[in-house]
Amino acid sequence: MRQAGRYLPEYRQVRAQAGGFLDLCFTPELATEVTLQPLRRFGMDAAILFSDILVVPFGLGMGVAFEEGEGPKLDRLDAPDALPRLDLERFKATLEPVYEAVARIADRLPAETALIGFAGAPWTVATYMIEGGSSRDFARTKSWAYGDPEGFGRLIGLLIDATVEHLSAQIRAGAEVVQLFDSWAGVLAETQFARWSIAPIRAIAEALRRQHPAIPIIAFPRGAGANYLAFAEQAGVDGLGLDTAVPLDWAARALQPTVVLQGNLDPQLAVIGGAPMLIEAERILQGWAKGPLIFNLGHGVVPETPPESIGALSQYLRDFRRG
Ligand code: 1CP
Repeated sequence: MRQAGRYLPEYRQVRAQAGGFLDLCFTPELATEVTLQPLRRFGMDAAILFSDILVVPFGLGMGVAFEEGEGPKLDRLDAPDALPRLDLERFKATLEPVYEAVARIADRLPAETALIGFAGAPWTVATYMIEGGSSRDFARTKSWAYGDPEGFGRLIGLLIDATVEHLSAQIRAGAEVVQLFDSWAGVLAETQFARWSIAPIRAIAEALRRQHPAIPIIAFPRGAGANYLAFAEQAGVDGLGLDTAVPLDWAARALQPTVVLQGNLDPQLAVIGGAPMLIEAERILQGWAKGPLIFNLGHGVVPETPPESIGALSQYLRDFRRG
């Protein structure tokens, strides 16, 4: 999940110096610095590249802007016949600073610290392209997907190709694990979930495995509920990020035999900190102790989080591991 960001004063300082959020993503020294900030403070076992899922539409030539205090704003796609084309040369040239940041981070990390690259999953990235930003009801995207599945499928196909390119380039630059964020998978009905969340992620996982068989792939179909089961069985990924609503025992029984579990701690508990956070952290560790797990939050660290809470949580996890 996101572990860098506005809850850290040193991030806010670099962010102010960078100017825009995209300038931060596309300046390799600065992206490297903000990636390493949480590790310096808390010594996590893995770093996640500092970038954004919306650099892919940007690489496809769409306008993308991040206004302070507002969500992202994108040029809106109006119809399947107005799709951008994947011009590979231009795509790679635009995103080159991201891969340079990956290489710099890989150079700076100790051997025992993993580097995670990432991308948005096609469904989630498509919602931003069609809605022009965040959405409450995803009405435009759903009306495309239900009303013209072939046309919508062309957009998803384009995003599958671009995402495979983007993740492969991160792996070539030094990423050792990749994660796909399907942050809005939870709004899809069962059949649509199979078609627009599971199938595209499976296609990406298969393509990546052909090129990089040793690289583990984690996916985060946030809010998928009982659909997590079909996802674990069919998406062909190694690890599954679970949001905070997934019951622990069910995940241990139904999902953990197939995939490595990650996530689940409510990020709001890190805002509160103290005993309520540590009690729940322990419940996750005990609940999943019989199988493979990556301790994580159920979504990104929120800006209101006191850094000391993340420090106390990290310390607690290290002591638990030793004990
Ligand atoms: O002002 C700021 O600094 C902007 C806040 C911010 C940050 C810190 C944005 C804008 N993006 C990021 C970085 C980011 N985004 C990372 C880097 C890793 C790290 O911080 O350690 C990652 C992995 C993401 C992924 C991302 N971006 C997702 C998927 C994960 C998730 O949180 O669900 C999504 C949906 C986005 C889009 C996006 N970018 C930024 C915002 C505020 C949003 C969400 C908008 C919305 O809610 O619709």
